[in-house]
Amino acid sequence: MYIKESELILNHDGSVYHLNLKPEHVSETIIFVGDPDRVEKVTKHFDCIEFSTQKREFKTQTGTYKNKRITVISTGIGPDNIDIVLNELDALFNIDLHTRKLKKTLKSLNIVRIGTSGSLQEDIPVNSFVISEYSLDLNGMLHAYKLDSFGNPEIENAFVSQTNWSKNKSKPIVVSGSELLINAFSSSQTQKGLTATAGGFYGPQGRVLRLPIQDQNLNSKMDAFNFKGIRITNLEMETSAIYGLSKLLGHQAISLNAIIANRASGTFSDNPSQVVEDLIIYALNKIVEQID
Ligand code: R1P
Repeated sequence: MYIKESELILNHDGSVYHLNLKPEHVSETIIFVGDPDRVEKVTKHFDCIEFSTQKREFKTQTGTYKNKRITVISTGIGPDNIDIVLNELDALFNIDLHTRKLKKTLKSLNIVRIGTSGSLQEDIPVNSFVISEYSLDLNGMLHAYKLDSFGNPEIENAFVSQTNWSKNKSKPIVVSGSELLINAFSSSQTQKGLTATAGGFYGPQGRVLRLPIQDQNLNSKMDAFNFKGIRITNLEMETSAIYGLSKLLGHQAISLNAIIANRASGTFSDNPSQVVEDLIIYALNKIVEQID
């Protein structure tokens, strides 16, 4: 199938439209961070950097860490950006950009998100690391795609009934991360959890400033949610989009969360940059040890 110019937009130099990248610029092992300024907080540890570019919030650097070639890319905030980043990265590997046809042999990428997040549970303190075993999509971006036999209906139905989830909101979807990567990255320094992914920072995460929200009890219902021992550990804005699209496209993805706030106790880390720095080092070493 030929993919038209309007559907896969390329820049004059042949790079993909938003990311400004060509296939040779990107490793098959990719770290996602949210903040463009965090890219260099990762690559300052590299042996060398071979390539850098930035367009809008999408800043990319590729280099080696302990001889392992890694690409670091900032996704900005939210699931809408993840739709752009994952589709364009996948196109770089799995679509021939000259013939505009799908390649016969598809590549599976390793994607590691290093993010910050707020914990919803009192016993998951600030400054800890949570690996998202599951993600709970509350934002709806994934519903644009064909989702045959996708998700975990048992957990989704329990969430809808326990929270009395409004029919006017998109149907929640539970997607797991790569079991392979989750096992490889887990240690005594991490705990596993279910990460909820909202499509906004204020109302969609139950924060009230001036606007009343549709369900003012949403946060306490999320804290209390329990399905056979599975609780919602933390809330952020990208993981379910990364897990969902990675699963659909055949990539391996893991989301690592530095817990910088605890919404249950109302506390915030006294040194959030240090927690993120510690998670970056943890992730880089796991990538070198665990990903071929
Ligand atoms: C909100 O402040 C942003 O911070 C969190 C949320 O998911 C959202 O992107 O993650 P990052 O620090 O990775 O951007």
